[in-house]
Amino acid sequence: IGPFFQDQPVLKNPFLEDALLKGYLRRHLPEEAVFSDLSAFGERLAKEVDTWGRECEVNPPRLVHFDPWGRRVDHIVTSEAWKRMKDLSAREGLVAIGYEKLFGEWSRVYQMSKLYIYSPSSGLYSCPLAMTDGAAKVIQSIGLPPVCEEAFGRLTSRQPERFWTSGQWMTERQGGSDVGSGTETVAVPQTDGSYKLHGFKWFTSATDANMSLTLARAQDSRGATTPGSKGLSLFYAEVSRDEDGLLRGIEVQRLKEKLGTRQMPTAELLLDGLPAHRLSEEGRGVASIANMLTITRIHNSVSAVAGMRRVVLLARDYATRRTVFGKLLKDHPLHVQTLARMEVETRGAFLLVMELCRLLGREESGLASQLDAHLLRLLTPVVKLYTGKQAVAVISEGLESFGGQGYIEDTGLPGMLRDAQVLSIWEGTTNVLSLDVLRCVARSSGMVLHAYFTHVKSLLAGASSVSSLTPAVKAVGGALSELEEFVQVAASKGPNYLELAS
Ligand code: MFK
Ligand code: FAD
Repeated sequence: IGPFFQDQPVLKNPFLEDALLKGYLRRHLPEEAVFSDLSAFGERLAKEVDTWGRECEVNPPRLVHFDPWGRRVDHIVTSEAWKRMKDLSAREGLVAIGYEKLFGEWSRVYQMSKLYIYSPSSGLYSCPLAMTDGAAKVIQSIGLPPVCEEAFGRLTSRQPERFWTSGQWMTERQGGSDVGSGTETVAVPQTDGSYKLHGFKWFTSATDANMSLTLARAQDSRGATTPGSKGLSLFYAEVSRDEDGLLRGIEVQRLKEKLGTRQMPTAELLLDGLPAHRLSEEGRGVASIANMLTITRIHNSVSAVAGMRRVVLLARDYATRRTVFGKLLKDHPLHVQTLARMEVETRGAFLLVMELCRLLGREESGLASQLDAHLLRLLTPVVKLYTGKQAVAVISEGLESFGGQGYIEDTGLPGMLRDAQVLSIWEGTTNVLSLDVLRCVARSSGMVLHAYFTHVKSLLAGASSVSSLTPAVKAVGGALSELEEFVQVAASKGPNYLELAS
């Protein structure tokens, strides 16, 4: 037995190590406070929090149905590390930053940059944070109704003891994509204007949340409901326990056994008289939860690129430690080419995602032009579906760059691939989001596509002064003109053709 043991890859400060992120912020948000916050947070992630993330994976949540005396309790027991993530998230303002708006239109870029370095170390705490942010956005966008004003304060709080997380319960057995036909949950009106929900939610992630936004069909005075999407309304429900410690109106049926995201509980819930309040007008549930979908889809994209960046960082570090055929991996041109390809994919995806965050920040600061608003609507599903797929490909390639060790469970590397696989499924599958793009093009009579063409042309005009970019500018410009011409011909034939063309 020889004395050789391979050095393991080391996670260094993910902010300081990320030249593109630093460069992007230096150009757009050159604030000392932001740089020092991200540097300090990055240091803590590398030195401390990353091991908590691993702990969440090693000690996954479990469901305790009964207490020792046989009483039903439905406790979801989570690891200490998962609980520490909640406190950390509050203290670091991972949701709050987006609402404090200390940096005006750039506040979302700041918030998402912080989440971007946090996500791969978060033990999937990024998931409840996404839904919490989405719920806060919905509540804010419908004007902080009194019934959830307190909740809004908690969702956006920096105080750990006040901070709440939210769930997003949409999917039922018959429909996750098609919630309009698939939702069976009914909302029975109560005399005080509130409702009680009865139904079965088939996927509910981070089920240890304090509240949730959910969809249900409100019954009329005769107990009838309206079928389809037009019968759905948006409801707010708190998750609480009664004096006997029982969940009010909820039974946790079981926790899902999942390919990845094992750090986080995903439960099937029987809603059996869950007290709730209607937030939307009757029948406007899908349109009202759309704000949540926009936010969670952006978080999804941030997490996708964050996973790619993390695997590239680790692979790069490993290339300076692993010797094969007489020299370090970093000195093998073919290996460097592999790393360079991953780096290029990651950089492109990062810039796309940050563009989305920039647009969101402009919209929320009242600065968005019509063109910005169209672009945000178009790019949200496109970036989510594209980065979801890309993350699987890049992270899979990343695992291979560690050789056999990339396949070994307790290196923590395989979990990255497992967790990436969900990114193209939840929050809208690739096909469903593709159809969302077609619908938004058709509904805007092609205006979102026009916004896209205008935007890319202005980017090309900016790039044309850089001589090294001339071939790329020409190639993209040519493809764009062809596409534009095609869409114009299609549009002249009517809205259905436009939908097909897009
Ligand atoms: C690490 C980060 C992790 C992130 C958190 C993950 C944890 C949560 C995991 C989950 O998966 S939560 C569940 C997510 N579920 C989905 O994403 C559902 C996917 N299905 C769709 O998106 C369907 O397209 C949809 C349910 C919206 C189809 O329903 P409908 O009723 O057929 O929609 P329709 O008729 O197209 O639109 C109804 C209204 O909503 C319209 O408004 P108007 O009535 O005012 O015209 C639409 O404009 C609006 N709408 C729909 N999608 C929209 C939208 N508005 C803005 N953006 C959108 N994307
Ligand atoms: P289906 O809609 O049955 O889709 C099956 C296939 O059909 C897919 O490939 C899809 O792309 C395709 N398809 C569907 N419609 C069309 C169409 N019109 N044209 C072409 N192809 C189509 N949901 C929640 O509400 N809350 C949660 O917290 C939550 N957490 C989750 C956690 C995990 C780990 C997972 C895996 C899922 C979670 N989900 C959650 C559910 C998730 O959002 C749904 O699974 C997803 O939206 C897909 O819905 P579905 O499972 O009903 O698939």
